[in-house]
Amino acid sequence: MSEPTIHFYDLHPPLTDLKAEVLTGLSGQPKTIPPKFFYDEYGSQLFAQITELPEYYLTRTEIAILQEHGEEMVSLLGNECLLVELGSGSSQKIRLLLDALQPAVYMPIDISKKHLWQSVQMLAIDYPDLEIHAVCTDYSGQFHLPYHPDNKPKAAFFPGSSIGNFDPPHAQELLQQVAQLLGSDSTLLIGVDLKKDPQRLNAAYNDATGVTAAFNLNLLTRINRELNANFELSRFEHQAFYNEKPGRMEMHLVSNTPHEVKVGGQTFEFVTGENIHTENSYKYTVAQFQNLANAAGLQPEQVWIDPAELFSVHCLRVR
Ligand code: AVJ
Repeated sequence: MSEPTIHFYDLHPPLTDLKAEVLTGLSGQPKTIPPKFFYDEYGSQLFAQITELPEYYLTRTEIAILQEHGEEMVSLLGNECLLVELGSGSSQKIRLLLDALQPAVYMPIDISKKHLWQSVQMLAIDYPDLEIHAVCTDYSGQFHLPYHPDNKPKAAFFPGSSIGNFDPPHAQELLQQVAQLLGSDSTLLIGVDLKKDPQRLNAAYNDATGVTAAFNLNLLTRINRELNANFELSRFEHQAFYNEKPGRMEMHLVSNTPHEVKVGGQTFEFVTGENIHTENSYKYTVAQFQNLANAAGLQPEQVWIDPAELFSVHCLRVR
């Protein structure tokens, strides 16, 4: 048996980025905290639990689409490619493509270092011949690919509707950046949650067992630990709702009393009912997303949706 090859590039944003972004967010009106900070070790575990919830249809529906149409996807992506994955998490979904795709190099990118490290170790056991270049970085800002194999087709996989965390102008910017990093003729396979009955959406982000609430509140636990803050979790409540006009799910943490919180040496006041806005999750029709892709320089080549029309997977080509 050959030794698996794992290269690990730690381009992780330093602690000061968490501090600066949280302090800026809490100084705004309304207060905000970026959703990328959900994914500390426990937050990544909670997210994995979310994906198994009966109400959270996104993950299982996307997996069903990948299983059903994987062969066609692989034929569009091309074998022996550099396969970049944005927000690889536990690298579960990529397994559905790896056997058929046989990429030359797999390059998972994730902000959560320990989770990324553990996931590629597990992957290497099951795919001993796969060359892995794992990159710990924040893809929501400017980033680069630390390794460029020559003369290989390039493809990116961006599953889970994580693109939904960006408002449409920023989503377009991110797609443009990916298109530029990959180069013309490269392909992007991207999962996008569809607009649907708001009841269905609201249930997916307000699960009966409270895992999503715990995921939302864990942001405060993380900030307490990493930034020496004194949030009391009992003073905040999880709130999630569909906002029809912008077409997005919103998550908030709502203060239930007037109180003060200290974060990184600064004091922040909360009145009763005041929100910290922690996440947007934009939903698209197929046409809306194709327009966005076009504007980012990506040509829609194919789209697959499940029979209940809950979720879409798009194949786009860089022009
Ligand atoms: C990982 C951003 C796609 O928006 O559905 C799950 C995160 N938030 N439940 C989503 C999330 C609340 C998830 N994404």
